[in-house]
Amino acid sequence: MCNAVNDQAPRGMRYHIALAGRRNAGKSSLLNLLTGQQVSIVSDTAGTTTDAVNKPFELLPLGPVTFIDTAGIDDEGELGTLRVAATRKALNRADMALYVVDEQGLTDADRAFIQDQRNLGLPILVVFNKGDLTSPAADDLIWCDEQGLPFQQASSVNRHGRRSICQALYELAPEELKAKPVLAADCYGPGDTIICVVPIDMAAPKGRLILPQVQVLREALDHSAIAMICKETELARTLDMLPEPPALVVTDAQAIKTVAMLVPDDVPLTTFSSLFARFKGDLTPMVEGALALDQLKDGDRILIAEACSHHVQDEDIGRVKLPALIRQYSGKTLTFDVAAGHDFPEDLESYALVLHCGACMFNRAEMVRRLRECARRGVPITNYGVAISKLQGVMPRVVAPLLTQSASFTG
Ligand SMILES: Nc1nc2c(ncn2[C@@H]2O[C@H](COP(=O)(O)OP(=O)(O)OP(=O)(O)O)[C@@H](O)[C@H]2O)c(=O)[nH]1
Ligand code: SF4
Ligand SMILES: [Mg+2]
Repeated sequence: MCNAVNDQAPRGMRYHIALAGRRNAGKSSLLNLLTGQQVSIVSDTAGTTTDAVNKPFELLPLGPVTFIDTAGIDDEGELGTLRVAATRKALNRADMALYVVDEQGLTDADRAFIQDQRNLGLPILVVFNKGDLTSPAADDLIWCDEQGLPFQQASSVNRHGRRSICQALYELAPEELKAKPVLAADCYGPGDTIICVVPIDMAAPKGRLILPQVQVLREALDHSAIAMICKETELARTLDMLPEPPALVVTDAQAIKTVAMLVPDDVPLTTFSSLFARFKGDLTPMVEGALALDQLKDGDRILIAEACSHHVQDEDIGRVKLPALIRQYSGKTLTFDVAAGHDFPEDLESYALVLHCGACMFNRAEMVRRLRECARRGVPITNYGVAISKLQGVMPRVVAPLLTQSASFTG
């Protein structure tokens, strides 16, 4: 994982629900209706919401969500165009969207926008707002039916529609996100022992563990397994202490070479990064993406994608250590660019490989979208940990315990 792995509450557990639509459709009013709070400013001036507004909220029956109120998709002028681009980016971060329509009904632009977003895999609930002024046109309802698009009616003025929208959102939530993802729990059973190897080097935060390590330990407790934790220097002793081999050894990817030599070949071994690649998205494309490290040519560009703008340390894994390792491994002249935060560069196709961080600040939908976007644009993507395993020659061993588990989800 990234040295700076962020330690805030796991954001990945929240659904991100965007409110989109034309200016003045009533997006902000609907957000206020759904939350029962004055979160967003409402006015009859078109273009009131300029920057995306995030509002965390407990929305039953879904649970914790973050609403993202956005600028209208029909905003105009130089600034307006930038706002529309920002809205599209906000939608990239969403698990689903409420597309809000006013008394004008669904215009051609609305329909094109909705279709576009659905092609990108975004589940959409159409909300015919301003129900106190008009009922939805039969034409619009037929179109929604034809498209298989769920819809609801609402009026922010009459405070009508909240309950049915909440229920419809619950039904709309993608199954893969409703399912409870497992980190490593499908690799061991109750009463089994697992060992977590955590090197304490200069980059380790003082006095604490990082979130991915804590989550793996906590999950072991939840599944009544016995979790042992040690540095790589104590691993041999820890293994010797056990009357029978552990069900799994999980190590920080940076210690994988040493750890792989100490752990017997018949003991499943993986890295925190591989567990999180699967937990946050999908491991298979990350493994396939790592194979691109064998195809690099002189002049190739590699994109280091960091999901947040963290404090960069001297020995930063993404910016310093990995580029050095890759140059050494490939023997090629390569350029490394860094993209931090939610944005992928426009010229993604010009990269031979995307090297993604552990994405601890991303939710699962964001990572799944990034994987989908890279696949669509034909750019291989892998993450730091999987790349390190590949560079150290242990990738097949490290991913084997996770790829052989057909059910990576429970519940
Ligand atoms: N009659 C009626 N008016 C509404 C309703 N919802 C919103 N409005 C009015 O529509 C206007 C625009 O509402 P907003 O919530 O600011 O719309 P928006 O989509 O957020 O607009 P922008 O931020 O400008 O893109 C305001 O004057 C609201 O009072 C509704 O259900 N019924
Ligand atoms: S989101 Fe990525 S860059 Fe930010 S702390 Fe987590 S692993 Fe590091
Ligand atoms: Mg608004």
